[in-house]
Amino acid sequence: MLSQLSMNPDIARKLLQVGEAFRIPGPFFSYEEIKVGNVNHTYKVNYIRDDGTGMAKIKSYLVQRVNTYAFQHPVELMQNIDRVTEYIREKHPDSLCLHFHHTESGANYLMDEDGFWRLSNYVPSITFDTCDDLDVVRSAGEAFGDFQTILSDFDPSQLFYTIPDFHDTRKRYEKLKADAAADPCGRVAEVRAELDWLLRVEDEACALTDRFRAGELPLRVTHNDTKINNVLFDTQTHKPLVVIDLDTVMPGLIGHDFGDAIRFAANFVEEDCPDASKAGVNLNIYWAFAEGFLKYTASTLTEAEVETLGTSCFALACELATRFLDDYILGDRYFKIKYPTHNLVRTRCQIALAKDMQRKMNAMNAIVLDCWRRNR
Ligand code: GN1
Ligand code: MG
Repeated sequence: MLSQLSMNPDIARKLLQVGEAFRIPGPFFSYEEIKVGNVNHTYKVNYIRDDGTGMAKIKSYLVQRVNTYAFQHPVELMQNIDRVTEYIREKHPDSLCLHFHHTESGANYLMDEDGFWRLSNYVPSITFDTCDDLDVVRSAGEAFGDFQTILSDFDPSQLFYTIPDFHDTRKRYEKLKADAAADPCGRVAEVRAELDWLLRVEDEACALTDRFRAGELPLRVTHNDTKINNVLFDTQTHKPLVVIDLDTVMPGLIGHDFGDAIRFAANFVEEDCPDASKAGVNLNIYWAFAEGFLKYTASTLTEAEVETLGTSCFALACELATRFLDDYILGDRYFKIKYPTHNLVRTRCQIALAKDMQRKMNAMNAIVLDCWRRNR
């Protein structure tokens, strides 16, 4: 009941209307906002159902309002998701998969005056924002490695680029430099130290992008947003159930998936820890994730790709720092923020993490090489 009392009536009304459009039966009961995720808005919506014996039970769904500032072609995005989930279901009919509901006209989305909506099955599960349990981290590595392997023969030309140049670190830097020069909110003076550091390491941060541009790395179909909280785990066994958040499944590099996962999961602290001095790579977590990830991917990776895995973590930490800083300079238009300096705090934390990665790069490279040799 408490959750009902704390519901915002406008949001409840909207979610009820969205549920009707997707033909969800039964009375709407309540909703909770799910605050994981920095871009889309997510709600768990609960309906009352008859359980067949005359007793009421709750049936839940996930409703998301897609951020169309970030995803400017949401219809194509939903088409990508349809294709990818269908492909996974065909290959692994027994595995749990995301399922998006359709409206009467057959669309898997609803576009109206309040935004772009979608509704999927709700999977009872837990997620981890940070995790010290090496078994869980290894399992997350396996889940993302398995996801990548399943899609290894998916035709990339079937996929629309939902965000063009998403992991093109050079282009992220170009944008940061242009926006810093324009300084529309007068914030650049305050972030001079962060900007200077990022610019000093630009070439090192762009090494992955440069090697791809030089034709040294194969393009694969990758997830591109491999935060550990994009794996749903069984609440009891802590075994992975399904990889979620398929908005950025696009052609990409293996280093994008490995590097993004590490910069998030292997950080000693959360991505937005206000005390950046605590940020750094936990090598035990790094090792566990690498072990799980390479168990599935090692046999398909080229030597050049393996060489990039360690540095891809540095690349992704710097890339995220440039994105957070750029958004701060532009007045916080892209990422959801909880307080005015949130993007700056995130920037500082990624920079501190990247600096620690520089110190540990030899060990990081040795670990992936060892995992690769044992698993290929
Ligand atoms: C965004 O919304 P979420 O948490 O899934 C972002 C990722 C960033 C991440 C940083 C489409 O992901 O690229 O790594 O925030 N997604 C998009 O926390 O920009
Ligand atoms: Mg995402």
